[in-house]
Amino acid sequence: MRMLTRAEAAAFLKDQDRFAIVTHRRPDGDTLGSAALLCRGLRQLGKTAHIVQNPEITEKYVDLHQGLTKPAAQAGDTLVCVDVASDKMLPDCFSQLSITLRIDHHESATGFTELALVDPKAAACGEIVYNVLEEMGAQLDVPMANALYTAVSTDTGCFRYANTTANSFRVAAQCAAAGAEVFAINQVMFETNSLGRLRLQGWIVENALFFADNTMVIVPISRKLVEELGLTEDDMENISGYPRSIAGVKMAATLREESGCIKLSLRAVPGYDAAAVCAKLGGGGHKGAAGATLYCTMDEAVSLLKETMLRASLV
Ligand SMILES: [Mn+2]
Repeated sequence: MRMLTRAEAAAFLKDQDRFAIVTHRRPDGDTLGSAALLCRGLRQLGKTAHIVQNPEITEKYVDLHQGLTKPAAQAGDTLVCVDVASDKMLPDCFSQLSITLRIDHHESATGFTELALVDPKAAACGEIVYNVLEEMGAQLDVPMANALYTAVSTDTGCFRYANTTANSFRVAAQCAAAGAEVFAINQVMFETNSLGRLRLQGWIVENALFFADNTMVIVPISRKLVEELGLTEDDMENISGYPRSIAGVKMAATLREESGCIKLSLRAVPGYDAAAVCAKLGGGGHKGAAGATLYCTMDEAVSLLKETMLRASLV
């Protein structure tokens, strides 16, 4: 794998055509917003570009990709992935794709592409995509500004998380200046709770496993619970941020039972290292937010995780 500078990535994109853009599994606002921004920016510059349809996209993001997708990558496409730290983060149906360029902001990443443009200081991958498009001479229009604002606002928890930088605010100001529908996007992303999500939050308050003097918490979400509460993917998106919001909690983990595995999502406040814990469990991510996949029962996952959090969490 070869690391590129922003200028080199811009030159590469200028040289190529017929882009197919790839997003990560359980797609969030950053991967989906970055893809929409890149796709629209490349089209504005006269390129042919599509986003490869992600089967896991959820309702509230569907509009963002309207008119931009195609069902699958085709022979001869130039594949670019956004916000994807490792090939394990790809949906199963994308795992055979040979991706040329990765644009990303994850620090503990694997080199699964030929080329990579990575900036771990960027709060959102969208910021990096925007910088490259600027370098190429693209101008933010309203749909691009909406996509970029979605990427940056969601990955910073509406500019509240520790990853938020001056550049995040600068980019957001540029989005607003370009006509981004900031209020409408904030309403959907941060001011709206489904009943399912509220039911899950109630369950977490009653049933989460607190330890280490209530500074750490594990939320085990079994398939049975998902069924009982009638939860959708949207209901559960970023739910690990919720137990993290409880006063005194330094690290919060959610464990989600899937077919044959348990998905761990871990959040930490500054001074604690979620990536270090997840690395011990075969995963990775950022200090403030990281993940891993565990192949065991829920009970085993809970005790393994508890031990690892107690041992490996301090920076
Ligand atoms: Mn991201």
